[in-house]
Amino acid sequence: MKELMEPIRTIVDFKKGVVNPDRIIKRRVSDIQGMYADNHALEKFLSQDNPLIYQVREVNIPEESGHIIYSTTIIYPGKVGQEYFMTKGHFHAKEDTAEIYFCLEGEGYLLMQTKEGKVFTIHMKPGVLGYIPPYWGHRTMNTGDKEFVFLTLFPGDAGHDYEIVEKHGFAKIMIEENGKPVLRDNPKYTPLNG
Ligand code: M6P
Ligand code: ZN
Repeated sequence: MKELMEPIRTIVDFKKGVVNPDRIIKRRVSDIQGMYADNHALEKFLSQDNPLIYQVREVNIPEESGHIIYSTTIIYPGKVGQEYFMTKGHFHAKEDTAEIYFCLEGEGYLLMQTKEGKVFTIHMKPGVLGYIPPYWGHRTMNTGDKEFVFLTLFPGDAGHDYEIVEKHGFAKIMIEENGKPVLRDNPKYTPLNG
C-alpha cells in the first residue's frame, strides 16, 4: 500500500507570517541588485549596509504534482533610489501553473507580466487576494511604510524560473513620485522577442 504523507498544521501570524517555518529564505539588496533601475542608489546601498529586502517563510511540502506549496513573504519598507523594495520575481518553470497571493498585513502591489510584455497590477492590502493565472510572471513590491506580508499558494510542481527576469527584467517598475507609487517603463527592460 502507498504510504501517505501526514497532514500538517501550520500557524500563520498575520504580521509575522508562518510561525516556526521549516526554512527561511532571506534576500538582500545584493541578491537582486541588477534589477533596480537606479545604479547610483544601488551602489550607495551596497557600500553601506546591504539591507534585508524580504524573507520567505516556507513549510516543507514535496515539490510534486498534486501538492500545494504555501509560504508567507515579508517585504520590508524601503526604496533603492525611488524604487520600492521588491521581490526578485519569477515565472514558473512549469508555465501552465497558477498562484494565489493573499495579503495579510501592510500594502503593496502585485505586478504581473506575460512573456509578450503585457502588464497587469493588483493593489494589495489586507484581505485582497490576487490570482496569478498560468503563464504570468510575478513580482511584488512594498509601497507602504510598514512590513507587507502575504500568503502564497502554488502547485507543488510549478518551480521557479528566474533566468528570464534576470536577463530581460520586467517591463515596468514601481517608483515613488510626489509621495505616491506610480508605474513607469523600466529602462533596463529588454523585450523577449525583440
Ligand atoms: C512567494 C512565492 C514564492 C517565492 C517568493 C519570493 O512566496 O511566489 O514561490 O519564492 O514569493 O519571490 P521570488 O522567488 O520571486 O524572490
Ligand atoms: Zn510563483
